[in-house]
Amino acid sequence: MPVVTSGLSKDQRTKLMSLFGHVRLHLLYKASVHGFTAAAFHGYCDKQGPTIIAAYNAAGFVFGAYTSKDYTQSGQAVSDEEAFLYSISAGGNKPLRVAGITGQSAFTDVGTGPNFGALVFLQDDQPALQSNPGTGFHFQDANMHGNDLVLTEFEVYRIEGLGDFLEKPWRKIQWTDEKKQQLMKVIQNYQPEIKTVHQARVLLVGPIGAGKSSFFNSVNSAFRGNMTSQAITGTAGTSVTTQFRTYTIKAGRGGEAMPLIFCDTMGLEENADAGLDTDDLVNIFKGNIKDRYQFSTAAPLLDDAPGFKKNVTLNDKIHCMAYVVDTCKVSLLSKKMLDKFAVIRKKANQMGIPQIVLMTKVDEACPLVGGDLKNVYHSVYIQGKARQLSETLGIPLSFVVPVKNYSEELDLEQDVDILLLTAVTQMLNYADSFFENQVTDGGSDQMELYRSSDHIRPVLSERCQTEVV
Ligand SMILES: Nc1nc2c(ncn2[C@@H]2O[C@H](COP(=O)(O)OP(=O)(O)OP(=O)(O)O)[C@@H](O)[C@H]2O)c(=O)[nH]1
Ligand SMILES: [Mg+2]
Repeated sequence: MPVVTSGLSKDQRTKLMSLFGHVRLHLLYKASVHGFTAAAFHGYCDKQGPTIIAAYNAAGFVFGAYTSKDYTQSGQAVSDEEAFLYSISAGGNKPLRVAGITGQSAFTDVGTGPNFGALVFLQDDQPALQSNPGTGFHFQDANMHGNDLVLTEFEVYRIEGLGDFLEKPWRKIQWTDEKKQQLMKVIQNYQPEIKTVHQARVLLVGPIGAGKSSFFNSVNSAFRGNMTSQAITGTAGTSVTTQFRTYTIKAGRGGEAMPLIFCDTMGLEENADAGLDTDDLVNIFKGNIKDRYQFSTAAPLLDDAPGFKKNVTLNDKIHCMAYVVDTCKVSLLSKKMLDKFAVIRKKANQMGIPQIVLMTKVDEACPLVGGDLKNVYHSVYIQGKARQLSETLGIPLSFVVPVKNYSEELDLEQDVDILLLTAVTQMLNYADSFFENQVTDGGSDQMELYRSSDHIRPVLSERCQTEVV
């Protein structure tokens, strides 16, 4: 099946979205992939609710028509007061928006392609346009398409409403530099409750491409003060990460190691014989897998193999696990993947490992958040996805933390750092629960606990916790 990607540049997408309120675009049809024919258009776009056409020409215009009504090939003229034509040109700051002429129909619902009177697309199955300003809509040809009637691409997007903007955020976050510095200090000063353990080990687990490696890179960048890409990231049909990697974060270039280790794994796949093996995962939980172990989908690591670490201490064990899930794909998590999560969750519970959910790519999932990350806890859409994840994974909502990783930026951004660092402090809080359980369970004989006189250790109440409101 061909991969269908949007032809809109970031700027064109932003301008197109500015014509609406709080919405998301879902690409239904792309003529260069599905065919420049009316039949292909109707096959993909009929009965899809509100849609917008994006036609492209060599003169650099992206233009088209929005309708809130279905295409059904009824042969009828359709009235739609919300319908409009629009045009985005490279030079123009704001898109041109043309409302319909009062009393005239928006489009004729025929089987020969979208026919908005003033703009007729795909007639005779051609990548060409008929332009008849004055029929239903008034505009100047030069402003709409620069008089270039040959289409280089033709796409249709479904417009999906994203719900309302919450005036009161569902979690309180301070977006100030002071807060960022405070979070960094808390993480730097962290000391595990058990004296023999020097660093909290946080395991990142999740489907391929969810942003596990990017999360480590992003937190590392926040502490380094510039963009870093120690872990390889990207997109491919299978997991980009194929080795088990343990990464220590340093405070600045050549700085001291943080009391925190991130363990990066191969992505999970829904089939039993693909992606990270659950037996390997259990060995990771126990600390038996060495750094740089090359995962094999053929068989899990055996206890006599070279990558197997036999003598382990509490230092090597996983103290907190983060499920990393792409917010855009929450609804697409298959039953097989959820079953795999359930198996992992059961094993982690048996070993007393606290679990947190990182919801990544909030910027891609919700345009409101993409435009301004501070909207993350104002977005009804993000709140809905967090609730959905909490319910499907059986993890309380307070353990679900939205983040945005660095992906294409060249410079650090304070808001991105604050969200990332907040997630890290939550992980440390949960790692503490693990250590506390070791203490109350009796744990290892060699375990030495911190006494109040030993260290000035930040107590939980001093930590930065996000408040669910
Ligand atoms: N916009 C955006 N892109 C992201 C975010 N997180 C990751 N990405 C992008 O998503 C792609 C996959 O990210 P990775 O970090 O490689 O994902 P992974 O979970 O390590 O994937 P595997 O190692 O293949 O299992 C990369 O192109 C990243 O740049 C995010 O929060 N926002
Ligand atoms: Mg990876």
